Amino acid sequence: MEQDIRYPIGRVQLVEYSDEQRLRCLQEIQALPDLLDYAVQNLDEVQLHTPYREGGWTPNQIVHHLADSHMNAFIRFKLALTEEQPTIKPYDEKQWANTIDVADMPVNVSITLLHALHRRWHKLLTSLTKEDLSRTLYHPEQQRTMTLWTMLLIYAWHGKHHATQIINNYEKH
Ligand code: NI
Repeated sequence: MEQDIRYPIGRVQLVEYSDEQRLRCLQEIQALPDLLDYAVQNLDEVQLHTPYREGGWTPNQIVHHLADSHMNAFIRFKLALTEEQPTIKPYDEKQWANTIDVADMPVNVSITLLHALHRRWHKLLTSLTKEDLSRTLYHPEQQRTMTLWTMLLIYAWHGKHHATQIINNYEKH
């Protein structure tokens, strides 16, 4: 099968709950900031602002997108753990990737943010039981309820997905 450059690790697999998969997701959430450190290591300014594919985001936008996305995700977890099936707030990720705090900001600022954020998120996640992960939130754009288990699978995949877009497409100097 020909590989789609947009999906270097494939699409997210929404598998049933297992302790083993849960541990794998937690490891991936914990490892993401270090993986991003590695991904941008030795990229020069030109590479940081060159899209990884035609029409795609630049490494700079990808890194800031991960901070935007995972800040929202962390808040969604907190809401779902403290309220009964909260309705979450969607946002326009494409527009968020084009605001000034992205265009004119070093990637290291968001990687530092992700180091701190993922430390808190991972701490929270390690405390969750299978029952906690069956709690739900409502996504008004997709018009469906989602469990925190599904959210965990999505975001463990999401970080690796974007980091790999950077890792696979730039020659390091
Ligand atoms: Ni994304």
